[in-house]
Amino acid sequence: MIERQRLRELAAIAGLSVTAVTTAEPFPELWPVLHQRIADGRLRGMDWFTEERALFSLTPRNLHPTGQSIISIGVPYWTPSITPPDDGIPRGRIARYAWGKDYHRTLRKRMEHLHALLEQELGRPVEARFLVDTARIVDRAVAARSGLGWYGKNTMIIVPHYGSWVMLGEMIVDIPIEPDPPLRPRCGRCAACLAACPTGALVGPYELDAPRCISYLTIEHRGVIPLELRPLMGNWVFGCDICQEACPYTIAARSTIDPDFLPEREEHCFPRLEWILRISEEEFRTVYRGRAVLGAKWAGFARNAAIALGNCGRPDDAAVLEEVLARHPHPLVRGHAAWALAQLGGQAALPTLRQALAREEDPYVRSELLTALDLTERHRTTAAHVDV
Ligand code: B12
Repeated sequence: MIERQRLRELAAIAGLSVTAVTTAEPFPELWPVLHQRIADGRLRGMDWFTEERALFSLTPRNLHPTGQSIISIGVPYWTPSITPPDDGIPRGRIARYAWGKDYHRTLRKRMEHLHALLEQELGRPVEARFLVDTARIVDRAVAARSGLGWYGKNTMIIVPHYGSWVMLGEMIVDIPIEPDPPLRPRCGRCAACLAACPTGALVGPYELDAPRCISYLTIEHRGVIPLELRPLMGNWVFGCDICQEACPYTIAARSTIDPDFLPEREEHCFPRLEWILRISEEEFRTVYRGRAVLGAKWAGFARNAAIALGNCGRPDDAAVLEEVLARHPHPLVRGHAAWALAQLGGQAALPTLRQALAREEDPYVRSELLTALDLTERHRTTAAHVDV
C-alpha cells in the first residue's frame, strides 16, 4: 500500500503535477451517455467509436485483468507568454496542446518514470498498464471519478488551478491505493463556452456534436469541409481552443513552463498560411516530426490553411491560392483553394476561377469551382445592385 500523499510526491518527481486515484471498478453509468451520443450521431465520422468499443471501455479490467487502482494523471500546459507576432501576416492557429512534442509520448514517458519510482518505493514489481488517449477507456470519466477534475459544460475536465489546460492519461496498477473522492461540478449557471463556440458544436451543456467541432474538422476529418462551416472556422489550422479560452476557470489558469509543451519555432504555434500552402510533403513531415500536427496529414493541413486564408487573408494573398489552384497535387486542397479565392478575390478572382475551370479535370474540384464562380458572380450582382 502506498499513501496518496507519497504517490503525489513521486508523481511530481516524474513530471506529473496533478494526480488522483480511483479504483479499477467498471464505469456502468457511462453506458447510457456513450450509447446516446453514438445513436444521436454526435460522434459521426469517427468510425472507430463503435458501441462495441464503448462497451469495452466501461471495464478497465478488460485492459488490465489484475488491476486494482487507476492513477489518473494530468499534465498542465498553459504558457501565457507566447503570442502571435504582430506583423500583419495572415497566420494559422494551432491548438496549444499540440505546440510541443507529441503529448502521447511525453505522458507515457513520465508514467514509466513514475512506475519505476513506485517499484523502488514498494520494493517489488508493480504490474502496470499505461494509457493515453488512444486506449479503449474514457480518460475524462476516470479523471472525473478520481477527483482529478470535474466535467465542464464544454465536456472538458476542469482541474483546480489549471482549468482545462491539462492533458490526461492513466496507469492501471495491481496495487490497492485509497481512492480520492470526486469533485462537485462547478459550472453553475455559466454557459460562456456554449456561447463562444463559433460553429454551435456545443449543442447543450456537456454535449458536443463532434462533426461540427473545429477540432474534429481540422484534425480528424479527412474529406471536404461543409461549405456552411468554413466561414466559421476562423484561422484554426489544427484543433481549436475557443471553448476552453471562454471558460472562467481556464482563463484563471496557473501558468506552467513545461519544455515538452513549448513550441520550438513559430510554425509549431502560429504558422504563416502562405507557408503552409507552399511546403512540400517532405518539409511538412520534417517540421512536424514527433508532433501531433502530423496527424492532420499534409493535404488536410493545407486544406485547413486554404480555409483560414479565405477567412482572414488579404486580397494580396490571392496569388498563393492561384498557385495552389494551378499546381497542388491534391484535389481536396485545390477545391478548398477555389472557395478561399472566391472569399478573398472579389471581382478579380473571376478570370482565375474561369481559367481553372477550363483546365480542371477532377469532378470534385470542378464542382467547387462552379460554386466559387457562382458566389463571386452573386457578390458582383449584389454589389451592382447596391451601387445603383
Ligand atoms: C473522441 C475525442 C475527441 C473528439 C470528440 C470530443 C468529445 N467531446 O467527445 C474531438 C475530435 C472533437 C475532440 C476534440 C478535442 N479534444 Co479530444 N478526445 C477524444 C477522446 C479520444 C475520446 C472522448 C470520448 O470518449 N468522448 C465520448 C463522449 C460521449 O463524451 P462527451 O460527449 O464528452 O460526454 C462526456 C461528458 O460530457 C460527460 N457528461 C455527459 N453528460 C453529462 C452531464 C453532467 C451533469 C456531467 C457533470 C457530465 C456529463 O460524460 C460523458 C462521458 O465522459 C479522448 C481520449 C480518451 N480516450 O478518452 C480525447 C480527449 C477528451 N480530448 C482532449 C482534448 C484536449 C481535446 C481538444 C481540447 C483538442 C483541441 N484543442 O483541439 C478538443 C476539445 C473539444 C471538446 N470540447 O471536447 C483531452 C481532454 C483533456 C481534458 N482536460 O478534458 C482528451 C481526454 C485526450 C487526453 N488524453 O488528454 N476529442
